Amino acid sequence: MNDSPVFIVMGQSNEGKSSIVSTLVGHDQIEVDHNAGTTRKHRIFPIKIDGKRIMDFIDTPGFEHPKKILKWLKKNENNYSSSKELITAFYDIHNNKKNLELDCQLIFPIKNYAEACILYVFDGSRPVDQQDIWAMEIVSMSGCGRIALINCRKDNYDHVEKWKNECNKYFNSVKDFNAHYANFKDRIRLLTTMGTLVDNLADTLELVTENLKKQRNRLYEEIVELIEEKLQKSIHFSVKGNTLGDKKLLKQKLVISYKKGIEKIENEFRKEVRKVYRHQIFDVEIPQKSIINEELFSEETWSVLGLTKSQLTLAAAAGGTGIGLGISALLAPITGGASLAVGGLLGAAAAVTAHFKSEEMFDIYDGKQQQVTITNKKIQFYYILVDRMILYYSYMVNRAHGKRVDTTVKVDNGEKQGFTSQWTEQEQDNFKTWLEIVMQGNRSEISLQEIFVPILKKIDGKEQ
Ligand SMILES: Nc1nc2c(ncn2[C@@H]2O[C@H](COP(=O)(O)OP(=O)(O)OP(=O)(O)O)[C@@H](O)[C@H]2O)c(=O)[nH]1
Ligand SMILES: [Mg+2]
Repeated sequence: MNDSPVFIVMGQSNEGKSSIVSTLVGHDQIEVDHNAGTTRKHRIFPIKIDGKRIMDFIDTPGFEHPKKILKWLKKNENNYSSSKELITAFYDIHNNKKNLELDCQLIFPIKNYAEACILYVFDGSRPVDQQDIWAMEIVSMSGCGRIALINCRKDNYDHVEKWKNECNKYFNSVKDFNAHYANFKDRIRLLTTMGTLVDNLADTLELVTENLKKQRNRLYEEIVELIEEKLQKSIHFSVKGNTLGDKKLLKQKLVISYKKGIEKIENEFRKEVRKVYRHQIFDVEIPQKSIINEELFSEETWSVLGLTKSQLTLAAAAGGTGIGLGISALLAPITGGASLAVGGLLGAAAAVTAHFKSEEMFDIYDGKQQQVTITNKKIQFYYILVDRMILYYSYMVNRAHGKRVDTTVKVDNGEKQGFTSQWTEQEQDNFKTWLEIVMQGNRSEISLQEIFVPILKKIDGKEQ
């Protein structure tokens, strides 16, 4: 038998047990479903580092008949010398009984792994009921070390205090741990608490922590690789048309397909970010008022994201590669009262949009013989694109705080609200130089990793 520490994840049906296993183990294939009773059998998910199995999590079905189990355990507890023997007897007697199948599946790991610890998951957004008390009592009779994890599935924290009071009676410790929002530090904290239940786990936990750190750093790099790939793709994206008919109509059609093409690239980015963060199994909530719900080529977006006019002017004057991006090409969009929240923005934007022309968001070239090409050499566009990418990433890594972003937006007159306008002059200039080199079809020595990784890290740690 494998001798790595075992943690059995238990609880009532549909409380988030499988989601928590998935968060802790990072395993995509774990069945998570909004229907109760999804997990029908216990299943082992090992954590391996360099091929060595160092810790096992066991996902189990939810309790079906806690009252029956508890009644039997209480009635028979004096007939057995240890809690393990009692649990084993319950399993052996009831294993083949039809209506206790799921209960036996969840009892099995307690019987089978002598030193196992239990992580017991509750949905803290609902009130405690009698079924929970019975289940907690059973778990406390198991003889295993045990931690209660309060996983609020909804935004309701009214019952949490009551949950904590009840849990304190039956568990070694009680932790808030949200399956969907737990970030790196939450996981480390939970691992540390788990370490207090098992002797000699310190070295293993250090290994897991180190590995998690490596994994996290690799994730940042992957996100920057994605940003770079999608930027390159957008820079080289163009649509062309040739007609002897109505040139104005052709331009309109090309504008539509240019916008669609860029939107497609943006959507690919989002899909791949979700994949990197394995959030494809959950719904991703973007705050309703977030600016990224606005279209990329909209006045609101261009008012709030990207660089300010003076930053653009500075970027135009600074260094560069001599490609000749003048001020007009750099284009500072209108500034005015702006915020990340569209709600607070509309009035302000309306006052300043009179000067706004959609053609200023990309380049339309008239060629010979009715030929038209649309492409984009306006660097402001790429600062905006990047702002939207980082913003999307921030919702992925920090979704618990989506609501906070939604409600704490300030309206700062004339100020940009994205990330790029907060960069140092050097960072803005480096990024512009990178853009110019790539626009010329060359490879840039400038490392986007150096510019972006610190930003992604900062966002990831923001909620701490
Ligand atoms: N919003 C939100 N939903 C959650 C959270 N945890 C789980 N869910 C959702 O709740 C549902 C049930 O989650 P599961 O992880 O399958 O629950 P389970 O306890 O394993 O369920 P069974 O296997 O059926 O006993 C799924 O739709 C999850 O996406 C959470 O922290 N927040
Ligand atoms: Mg499950």
